[in-house]
Amino acid sequence: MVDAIFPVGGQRGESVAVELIGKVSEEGLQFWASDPGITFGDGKLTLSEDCSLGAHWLRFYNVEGSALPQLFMVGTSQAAFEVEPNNTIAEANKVALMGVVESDEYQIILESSMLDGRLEKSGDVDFYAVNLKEGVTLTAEAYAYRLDSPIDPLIRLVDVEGEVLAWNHDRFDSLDPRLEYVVKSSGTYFLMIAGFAYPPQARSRFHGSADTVYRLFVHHPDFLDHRMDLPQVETRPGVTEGVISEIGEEDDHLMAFSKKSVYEITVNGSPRNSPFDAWLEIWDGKGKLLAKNDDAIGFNALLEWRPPADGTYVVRVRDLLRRGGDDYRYELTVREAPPRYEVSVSDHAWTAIVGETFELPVTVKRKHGHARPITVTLEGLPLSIDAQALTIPGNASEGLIWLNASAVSMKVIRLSATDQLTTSSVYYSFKGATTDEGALLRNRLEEILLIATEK
Ligand SMILES: [Ca+2]
Ligand SMILES: [Ca+2]
Ligand SMILES: [Ca+2]
Repeated sequence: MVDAIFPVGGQRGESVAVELIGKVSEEGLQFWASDPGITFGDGKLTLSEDCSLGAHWLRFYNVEGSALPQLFMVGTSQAAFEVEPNNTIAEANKVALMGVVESDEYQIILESSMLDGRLEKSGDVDFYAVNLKEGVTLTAEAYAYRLDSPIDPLIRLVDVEGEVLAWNHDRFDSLDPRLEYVVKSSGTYFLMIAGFAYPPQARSRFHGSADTVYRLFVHHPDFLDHRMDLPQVETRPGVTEGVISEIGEEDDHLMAFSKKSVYEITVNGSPRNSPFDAWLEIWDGKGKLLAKNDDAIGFNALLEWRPPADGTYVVRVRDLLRRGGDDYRYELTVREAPPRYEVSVSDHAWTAIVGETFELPVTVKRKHGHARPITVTLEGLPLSIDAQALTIPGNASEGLIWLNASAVSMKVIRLSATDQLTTSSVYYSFKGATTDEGALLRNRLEEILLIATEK
């Protein structure tokens, strides 16, 4: 079983050598990725030029089954790797700058770095040295819990004397930390990342293991964080196209909303593989932030929102990292949330026995008054598996799909559901989707592994 991979991300258009972590048997090892632009061979993942950006699922499996799929981040640049030893300030890895974007007009220099590292053994801590200018705001954010790494991580910022200047254990919405610090004087500073075992263990020592992987983002934008004074545009519900053409730009769409309705507001990069990483906010007329979202689905943002009162609100759209350019195009869609249904399965992999009837249970969640019958079908089944479509009555919330396998097989398949008005994928929901610890980078898997074995 592949329990983790390292590194946890790569650059679009490039190949990256990956280490498969866990008890991995090369024999009969199969690979599947949620984006067709990701392929695996000779120990390398190859990411095509048109691979979409964001977090994707990878699955390594064989006839024995599969561990949970792994999250893998595809970006427009390559991360640097940590180099051990880096357990003290004196040994700290130097953070090299990458992705510097300058704009004379707006005096913005986006300095950012990305580091792939691992807390490889119990007690491991990793130090990174970063040169900072007085007055800039340093942001350091780790992705580990959200990548399903078995830690609850923390970040500390220390000066050359080892004095702790700032620390963060958890973001507001996740066990992953996000630290911000306004630099008081120019110089070299040190970021330390470490973590406690998650799920928690009685020992309070810093956790480490081969599969404790992380990606650390360090930003220290040297820019005037002013809002560009752009006119606000009156918009109606429906689809509005826009472009964030300048670095730092925010688009404000003024819209009238009724408190009687629940609205569905989405921002999608356009086209699909656009670099635009959507950030969506809703503000009231008094300058109060009411709701926000990023990355609900890949780089796209989605909010389901009920206004507190009738009136005009500001729907603000920008790029997450405040980037901009001619290709930062988006589609903003606002509509009343329609009656909706979701169909899910309770596991990411299922094993049937050849010659025996197998029951695959599905569960329906209905929202906004949905009461139509739903038909569930299986797509991509091997010829040796026979399955019947299932129709779930409008008043029911579960059903069983009956399968019969006549030969050994293993295949990643999809289940599709329709109420004759809309069609959607049946999904498996990962841990964190509904807990206080926060969600993973992606919480849904729409492809399940179906294995048929001899008894
Ligand atoms: Ca390390
Ligand atoms: Ca270390
Ligand atoms: Ca934490």
